[in-house]
Amino acid sequence: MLNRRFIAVTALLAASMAAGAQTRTSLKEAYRGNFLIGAAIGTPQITGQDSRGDAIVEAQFDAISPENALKWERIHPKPDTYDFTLADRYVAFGEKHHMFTVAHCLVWHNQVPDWVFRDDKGNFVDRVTLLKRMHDHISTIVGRYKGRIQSWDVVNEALNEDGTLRQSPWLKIIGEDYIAKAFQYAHQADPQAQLTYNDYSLEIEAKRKGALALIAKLKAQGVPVTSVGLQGHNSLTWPSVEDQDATISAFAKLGVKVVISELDIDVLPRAAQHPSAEVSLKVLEDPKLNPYADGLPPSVQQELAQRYADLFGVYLKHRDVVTRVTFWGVTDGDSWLNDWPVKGRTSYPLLFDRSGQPKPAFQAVTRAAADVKTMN
Ligand code: 9MR
Repeated sequence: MLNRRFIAVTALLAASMAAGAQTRTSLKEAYRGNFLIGAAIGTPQITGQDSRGDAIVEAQFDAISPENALKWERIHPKPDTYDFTLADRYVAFGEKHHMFTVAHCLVWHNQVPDWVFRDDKGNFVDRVTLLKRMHDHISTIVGRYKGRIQSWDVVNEALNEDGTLRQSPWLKIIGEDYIAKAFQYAHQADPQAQLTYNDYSLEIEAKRKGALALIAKLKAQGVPVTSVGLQGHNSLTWPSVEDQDATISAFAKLGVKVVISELDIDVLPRAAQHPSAEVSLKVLEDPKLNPYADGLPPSVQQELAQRYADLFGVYLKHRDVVTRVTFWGVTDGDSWLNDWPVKGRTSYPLLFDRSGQPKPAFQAVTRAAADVKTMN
């Protein structure tokens, strides 16, 4: 009994050291008055299995996003079966810690079961049937968490790299207005909730133009879109500070808020042809693509810190329109980039290392906020 208690206390101590004892100002404190600082959390953090991760989230962040827990295949796996087990715990976690709670995502082409689009014979359903399924899904989920989830990623990744609409089953079956309908259904279910269009690589000119045209059209039709999520799956060289700046300015001009919704910075050799976060992309393992399996060289660590400082400089410049910056994961060990687009790499994209310690990039990010305060 004593032994067990000793182990528990030691684990707690280790967790609290990791979470902040050595870091004077937390991220959320550093950015208070500018924008919220969020982290995407997964099953280990939601269920409390990862006490070290939880301690970091509680100490450092004032917003959470669910990395996978609210995706269609998890929450609505069969036509008449909703499974709210993990989603309920996720929302309770946010409430317990008084965090701004985000949901991700209602309408996407990935992680949505095939039955959604098909009839008993396996053929595509018609527009009316799919709209009804979309409506049932959105009104059930958004309705359940009305007033408890503050912001929804309503439509995710509807655009191709060239700015045209992606030929997803949503588009093929319903037509272009599936996007407007999704926002309208979400707004009906919770009129107070913030509603986001979320996508990656919007800093690329062609895709950005497509997104700007889409948002402008939705706004002109009176569709209740409140913000654009720039996912922010970045590298050490992409996007340039200028492109990031121009992208935020361009959306701000349309009268929507901007959220950096899935931030990480990949330091590994790029395995994809273009900057992308397309989850279906797969590249074969190759030791050349995994150069830091034994640790990150200090020079790259510094490069990452500088890059984070530069990007946060841009976000801070736009703090009147940027309402939240959310990291896609808590520690490097949690990141999806360990397995995408190449399986089993050792990646270093976040602010906390694999043992939960803050990296030089962490200091760079808190310092960026302090610098702005000093200038004012
Ligand atoms: O991080 C998520 C990873 O755990 C999942 O396996 C993957 C499957 O689709 O989705 C990842 O999150 C994605 C997010 O939902 C949408 N934008 C790109 C993210 C990284 O792929």
